[in-house]
Amino acid sequence: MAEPLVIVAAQGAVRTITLNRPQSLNSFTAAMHAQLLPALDDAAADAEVRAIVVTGAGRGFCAGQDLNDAGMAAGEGGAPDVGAVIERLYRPLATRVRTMPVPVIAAVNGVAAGAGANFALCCDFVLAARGASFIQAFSRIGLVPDCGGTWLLPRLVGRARALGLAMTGDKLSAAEAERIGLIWKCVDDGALMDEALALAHRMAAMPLRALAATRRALDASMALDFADAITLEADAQRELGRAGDFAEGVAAFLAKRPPVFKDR
Ligand code: T3D
Repeated sequence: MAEPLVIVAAQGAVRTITLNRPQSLNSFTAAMHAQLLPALDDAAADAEVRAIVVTGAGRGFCAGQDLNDAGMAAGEGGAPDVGAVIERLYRPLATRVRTMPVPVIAAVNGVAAGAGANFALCCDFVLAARGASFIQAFSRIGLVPDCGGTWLLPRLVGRARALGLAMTGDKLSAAEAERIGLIWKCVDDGALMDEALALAHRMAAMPLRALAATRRALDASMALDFADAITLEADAQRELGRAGDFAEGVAAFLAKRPPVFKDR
């Protein structure tokens, strides 16, 4: 039987999704997309799942689009239609990650290039092994950053660094990525999965509906003025204030006991 292109494993409330084409640095094929999106959908639909870790098998995290995946971009009359690939595969993937009801942690074990880098940056946390690197490889082959890269990069590191990374396509080390705020944390190579799983289990015990609302509010705030941001905060608090997790959080605080959050 053929090896799965995406390996899914459960550890309590944490689901780990591993990209599994190590011979091509886990670059994305249409077949891999066809397993990855359902794996994410399935985790989103499963009430037992409260945090997700995505990582790569072998020495790479993901080298972006597999440039050998024949016919993938073929449009009408045989001319390439890369835009159609974005609409068909990368928009659903990036949107799925950024709307998950639970925190998503990228454990970047090796090189993350092109859409592979931006798939990681779509996640709520990016932990990277010291030996890992990030490459906005698009300019090297005559494309723009995709999988959300044009939106994510300037927000994460500012216009100057975003343009520099995207125009040069230079390799950025994990340590430098942490230093400039592109990722959450760079950790020792051997500690990556332990740290990622520890963070995932910690997130799994948090009030998830509030975490998802926090992500939505922070992202929306970039396009709002101050007054509208406060309106959005009020709307979110109105909804969260009626939820079980808020009652539990306050009750646990007053009773001096650890909270048990259940909303999702
Ligand atoms: O349809 C569309 O194109 C739309 C979508 C676009 C989104 C994108 O992601 S565009 C960007 C695509 N990605 C790239 O351009 C990166 C290409 N890869 C590299 O530049 C290098 O492989 C790395 C810098 C990532 C790593 O270099 P290195 O020296 O550590 O490894 P390597 O020897 O280059 O790669 C190892 C193997 O993986 C090698 O195969 P081989 O020779 O052992 O049989 C290499 O060909 C393969 N590989 C790596 N990346 C890709 C790939 N094969 C196909 N597609 C790849 N993207």
